[in-house]
Amino acid sequence: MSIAKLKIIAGVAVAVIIIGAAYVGVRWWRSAAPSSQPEVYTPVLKKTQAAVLAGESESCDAMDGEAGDICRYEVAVSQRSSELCARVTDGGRRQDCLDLVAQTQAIAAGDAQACAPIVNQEFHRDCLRNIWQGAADLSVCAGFVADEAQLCRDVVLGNIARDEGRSERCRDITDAAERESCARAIAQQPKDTDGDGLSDSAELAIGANPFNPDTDGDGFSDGDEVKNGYNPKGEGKLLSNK
Ligand SMILES: [Ca+2]
Ligand SMILES: [Ca+2]
Ligand SMILES: [Ca+2]
Repeated sequence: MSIAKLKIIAGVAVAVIIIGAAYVGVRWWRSAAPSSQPEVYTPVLKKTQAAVLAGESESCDAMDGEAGDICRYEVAVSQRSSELCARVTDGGRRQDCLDLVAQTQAIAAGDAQACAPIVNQEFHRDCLRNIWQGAADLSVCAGFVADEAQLCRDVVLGNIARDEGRSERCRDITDAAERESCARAIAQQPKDTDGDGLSDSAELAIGANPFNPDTDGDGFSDGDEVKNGYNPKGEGKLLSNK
């Protein structure tokens, strides 16, 4: 084969590759171009918002497939209704819906055992954490085992550490992330040098001693006196009522 013929064949091959690449490129551009997205999106959002406001998901059924299903999900979650969750077609979305409703109900009732049916692990932990967030006694952890028991213990120990403003108490927390968040929260707390439950700045503002937990020496701490409406500096209703 002559060099001239080889050059022609190579030229044709290059031309085919360029034309082919251009064809693929145009097809990709056409499919990827954001044709009329905003016009489609806005009415879907408006219909969903209207259904959520009305609190009924029948109007969602007129919407196309997934948009309709998301609409039903939004209505059910906003109504906290497991009956409406049952109308959500997609299995994963329906379970999320049921989980969120169960979470809301458990938190409203303050019942940690009611978090048990929640399948999604993150929702489950959020549910428990939310209910235990004010607990300062490990007795609330009775009846829980394994991961739940550990989470309970970590949350309660964190609460105690924060209440006392003592970051060294965070060390007993098992989970590293919980331990760090405990220490961080305490580092951000206002300083309470004498540990009487009143910050240094609050004590200075009312004229109490930030280096003495019981400024007037009556056996009641400055923090307890202020919390109960008494004067930590001596004169006040606690002494006169005794
Ligand atoms: Ca203090
Ligand atoms: Ca004090
Ligand atoms: Ca006192």
